[in-house]
Amino acid sequence: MLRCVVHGPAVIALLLAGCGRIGFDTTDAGVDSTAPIGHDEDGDGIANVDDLCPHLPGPHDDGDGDRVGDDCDPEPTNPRQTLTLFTFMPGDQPMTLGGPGTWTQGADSIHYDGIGTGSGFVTGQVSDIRIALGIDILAKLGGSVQHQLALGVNDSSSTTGYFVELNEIGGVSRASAGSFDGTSYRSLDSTPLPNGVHLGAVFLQDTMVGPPTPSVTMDGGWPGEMYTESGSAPAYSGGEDFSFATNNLEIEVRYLVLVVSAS
Ligand SMILES: [Ca+2]
Ligand SMILES: [Ca+2]
Ligand SMILES: [Ca+2]
Repeated sequence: MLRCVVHGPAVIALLLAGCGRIGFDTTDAGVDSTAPIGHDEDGDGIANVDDLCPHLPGPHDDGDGDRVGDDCDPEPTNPRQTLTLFTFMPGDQPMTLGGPGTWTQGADSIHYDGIGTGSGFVTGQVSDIRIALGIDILAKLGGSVQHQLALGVNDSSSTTGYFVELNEIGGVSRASAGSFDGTSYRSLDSTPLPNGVHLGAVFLQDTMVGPPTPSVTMDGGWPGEMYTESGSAPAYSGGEDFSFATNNLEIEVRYLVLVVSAS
């Protein structure tokens, strides 16, 4: 089943159910067990296995003691988070990849050639979750076509889905948190991108919170150019998978991080 998000004249394939299988819950190991000892994704001198935010450089305070550093803990004063997955994209990275273009596995990243809509999916029941991706944009393809990175949780039982994005289409570009009800896209919060969707290292994070106060929050952008967009997500109560989509961008995906909040 393919669910699409419509942006004006363009369609992005954002969410797909039934692709691949990986289970994750709060009992899973916090760090990819395939990671070579000593691998240091963020280059801060703290190995991934010991780093409380392995994708964000620096020593990290952990005020609530849940082993998720304050800098990547969606609730830094509430000890209910687990760093459920960190992967720097080795050969057994957990995403099921799709698209008309070609994905190529690197030593510690995966490369997409930029043709049309590329996608990556991870299946597993989620509710309160923070998903972060590190992506390098290497090239923009296709002139004035849509250029986009999007990330969202899929709930097949709901007619409304939520996602975050960096998007450029029709001369308009923005960072946003939005929803899609099967017919139309709605921006819940957005900020224009003064330089459009451009080359460079991108951080893209989706923080979903379920009842009683459901919300969607986007954090992301480029070094020195970060955006936070947040809105109410009344139809959100969790989902069975999440995915990201890239449109007409040649990219390298460098890492994926999941922080799960216990109910
Ligand atoms: Ca580190
Ligand atoms: Ca913490
Ligand atoms: Ca916490």
